[in-house]
Amino acid sequence: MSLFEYAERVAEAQATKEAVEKITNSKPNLTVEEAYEIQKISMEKTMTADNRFIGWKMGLTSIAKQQQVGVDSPIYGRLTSQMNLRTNEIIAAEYIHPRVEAEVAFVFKKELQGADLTPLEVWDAIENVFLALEVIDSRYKNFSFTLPDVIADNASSSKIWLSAQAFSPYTCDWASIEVILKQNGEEKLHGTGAAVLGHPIYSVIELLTMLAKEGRGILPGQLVLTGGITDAIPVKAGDEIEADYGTLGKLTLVVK
Ligand code: 0L1
Ligand code: MG
Repeated sequence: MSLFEYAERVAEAQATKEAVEKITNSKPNLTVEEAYEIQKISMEKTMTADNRFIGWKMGLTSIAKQQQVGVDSPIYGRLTSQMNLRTNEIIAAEYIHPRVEAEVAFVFKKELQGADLTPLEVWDAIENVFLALEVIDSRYKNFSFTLPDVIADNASSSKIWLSAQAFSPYTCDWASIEVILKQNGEEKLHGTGAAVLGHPIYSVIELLTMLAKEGRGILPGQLVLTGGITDAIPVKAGDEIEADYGTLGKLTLVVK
């Protein structure tokens, strides 16, 4: 099968929510570069005037998350406007095996491109910060994949629920924020912003370093989801997920 055909298979699984065999079952030598090409082709197929490209997500940015799925490096995915939830509700039946994790997201006001930028250079380009819940949903059977597989599947991206409140980048030390993730009122997980590559700003620097290899960067107005502060919790119909960010506020997601 060609990369284009694998991209069609992934795009169809994303649209139909029918789990598929991971690509490396039939192409064990799939490289990371080929996997990003599959991601690009499959995501560009879904982009229309009603489903615009809105930015990037970083995934597998914490040791906990890397261990949870058995890989050892961060990855990136593409975000589109239809991933951005309008209400804090999702319908479990519209997903294969959804999971939810707590993050922070940055919105950019300036274009940025290049490898190994400094926090000074990146903060200068950030307009504001949002609290975020990310819904991930691997399109592979049993949520099981290798690193190239998950890259091809757009880093399991599915939905994003952002806080109503936008924060100044200088509100607090984003590495020190604490998040408690609750499921139906019961505390399940907790973490700090430092879980995201030491500080979420380093996640953006890592993203830009990866994008620079392809001559890409971040444009004004684009969103970057920086990666899980906690592991991801599997969710089902009837669940209420709450992420408590302490004095910054809370986000809830209702699963119908
Ligand atoms: O956002 C993430 O960290 C998810 C990356 C892909 C791995 C997974 O599906 O858990
Ligand atoms: Mg994530």
